[in-house]
Amino acid sequence: MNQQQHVAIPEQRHVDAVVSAFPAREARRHAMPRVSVVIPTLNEAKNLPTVFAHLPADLHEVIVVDGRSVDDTIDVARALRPGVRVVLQNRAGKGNAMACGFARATGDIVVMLDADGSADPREIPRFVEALMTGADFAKGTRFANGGGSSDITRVRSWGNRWLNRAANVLFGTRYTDLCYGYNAFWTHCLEALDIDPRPAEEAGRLWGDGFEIETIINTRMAKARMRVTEVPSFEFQRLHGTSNLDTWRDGGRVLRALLVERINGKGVRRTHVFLDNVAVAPPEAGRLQHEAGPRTGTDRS
Ligand SMILES: Nc1nc2c(ncn2[C@@H]2O[C@H](COP(=O)(O)OP(=O)(O)OP(=O)(O)O)[C@@H](O)[C@H]2O)c(=O)[nH]1
Ligand SMILES: [Mg+2]
Repeated sequence: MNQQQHVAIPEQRHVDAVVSAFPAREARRHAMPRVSVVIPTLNEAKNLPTVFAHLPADLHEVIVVDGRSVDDTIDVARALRPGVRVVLQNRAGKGNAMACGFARATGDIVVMLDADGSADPREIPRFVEALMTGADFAKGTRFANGGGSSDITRVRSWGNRWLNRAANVLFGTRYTDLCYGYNAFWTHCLEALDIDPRPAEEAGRLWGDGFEIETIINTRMAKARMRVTEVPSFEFQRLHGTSNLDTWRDGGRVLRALLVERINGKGVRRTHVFLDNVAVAPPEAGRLQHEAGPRTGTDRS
């Protein structure tokens, strides 16, 4: 099945199809995949205790990529998790933080996890499961059965919906949540993503340094014809601190990213895989409990 031939099929039949398409050798090699969690931080000291407390026990590594926080983010991360790898990003913006974190990851799977408490680390096994059953890219979605958000505003939801539609038209995808930061992929995808982690002195400010990073990942995964599985996810309000995202400025960057990525040729083409989106994981009980309270590139490990 390829993306042009996509028809809606019942979930289990889809999973069976994916499993049978997944080479047995690859599945055996990843019987116990090493999971690297990449966490971008900009003044998230108050949120890290809750986020770290809910990380699964058997992770290969946790990489905190800090954007020169002026609070105790790095000290708190080290105190909470002595084995944490701390990376200082080398340019500015969340996109550059992710690029630096991806470049340092040594696991088989990379999970992208925000540090503000909006994403529940206990959903990580769902993402890993989707990858283990055949996906190259496990893409979180708030808009599939079992997902949701107590954070997204009406304006952002409206903007996300239209940007998502535009992406699906431009890239032949069936995404349901273009602008969501909770995703996971096998590290073999990094070649196709072609995201540049070079320092500012060498590269200057690069395309993809900001909040358009998720759009760039989603579109390059599509162009590279990676197998995509959407994973329902619930987004909470950030616990403490303020958002770094500006709805109109960053919405504009996402729109520009769609247009640039449509023509820039980034994303390595593969020949034998298909693109499909389907929710595979059932909703789970026991999500991140938010305490009552205010709503408020260099490897250093
Ligand atoms: N290292 C680094 N991390 C960043 C930067 N900007 C944002 N982040 C982190 O990226 C994650 C998401 O950023 P938020 O400011 O929560 O933005 P958002 O989640 O897209 O938007 P909201 O829904 O409004 O919270 C958080 O963990 C931030 O600390 C940056 O420039 N550098
Ligand atoms: Mg947030």
